[in-house]
Amino acid sequence: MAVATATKPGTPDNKHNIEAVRQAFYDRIAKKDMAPLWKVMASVVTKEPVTRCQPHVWNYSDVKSLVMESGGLITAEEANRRVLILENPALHGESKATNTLFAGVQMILPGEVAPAHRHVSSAIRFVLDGEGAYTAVEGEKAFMSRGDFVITANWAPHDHGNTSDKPMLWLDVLDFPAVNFYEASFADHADEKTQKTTRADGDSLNFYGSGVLPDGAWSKTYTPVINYTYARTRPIVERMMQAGDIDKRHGARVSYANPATGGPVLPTMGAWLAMFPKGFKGEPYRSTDGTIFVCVEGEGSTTVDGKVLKWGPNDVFVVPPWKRYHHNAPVGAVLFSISDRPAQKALGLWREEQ
Ligand code: 1HN
Repeated sequence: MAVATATKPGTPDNKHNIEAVRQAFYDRIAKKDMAPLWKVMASVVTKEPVTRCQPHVWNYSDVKSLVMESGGLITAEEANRRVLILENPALHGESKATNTLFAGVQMILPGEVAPAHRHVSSAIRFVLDGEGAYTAVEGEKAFMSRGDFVITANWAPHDHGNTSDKPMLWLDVLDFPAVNFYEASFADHADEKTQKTTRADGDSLNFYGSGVLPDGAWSKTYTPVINYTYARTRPIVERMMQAGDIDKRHGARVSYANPATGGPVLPTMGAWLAMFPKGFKGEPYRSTDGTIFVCVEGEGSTTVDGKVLKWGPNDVFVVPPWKRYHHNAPVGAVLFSISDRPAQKALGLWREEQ
């Protein structure tokens, strides 16, 4: 009997060297490309979301002067896309604002062109500065103004140009970190630098924003609208605010919708516009989608996990997944935001704290 029990884990003889025996086993199985789940289980299936992403603000005064400076270093065409990446401080070198989203600020100077290309990664643009530059997407040239929200869907050919006499700057948010997680990225360049336009400027919003659909409807996974203009969206949140339709956490807020389905604008990213009345003190909220915000008007602060992020016009800030936050807007404000919520919802992952 003594011989048999000596090899049983937990018996007195074995207690002092079981760790060494286990380690020797782990070393042997590692040579066969195996590992014990019980050593890592709690860190791979965490009790709550774990993120490396940090709350952070990029102040527009810094961003604008550095982006303008980059205009003297390289042309839009040489750079292909002259964009300064907004790197999350905890994710330097990874081209990420959150674990799933890229954010950057792009500038197109008068007369410049950013050549046509397409990629699997979807992009949204939110216009910060300038007026009258365009992005051409799937045959529609969208001339943009501050606050406009422009969609470039999966595999949609797009090029940019500036026929105005002022620089134009916008925020680019792309889902390529998520696409690359799936290792599903494709991209190519068009033969011609600029694509031919086949529709009038604003056609997609005029058509699909009017409550009509063509026969045969719209069966794509993304919105048919290219440019959701600030001129049309701002008065809507303002009316909501005046009518007292103000969420205690999110203010008077709308989500940008695909008018053909009522669903999100893109399968991977969703966007919102919120107006806060003067003196707004938001209640705390958290959800599993890390969110990129842009202050469009006014000023205020967002407290994330005890850290106060102060923001004013064109400042961009990030709230990581599952970090509790609340907004304060003593003088009132308008915030645009974007997150990967549609992707998480489609996969059944999304949660919020109620
Ligand atoms: C891109 O294609 C654009 O088309 C902007 O304007 C930013 C960031 C990473 C990869 C591709 C654009 C981008 C990008």
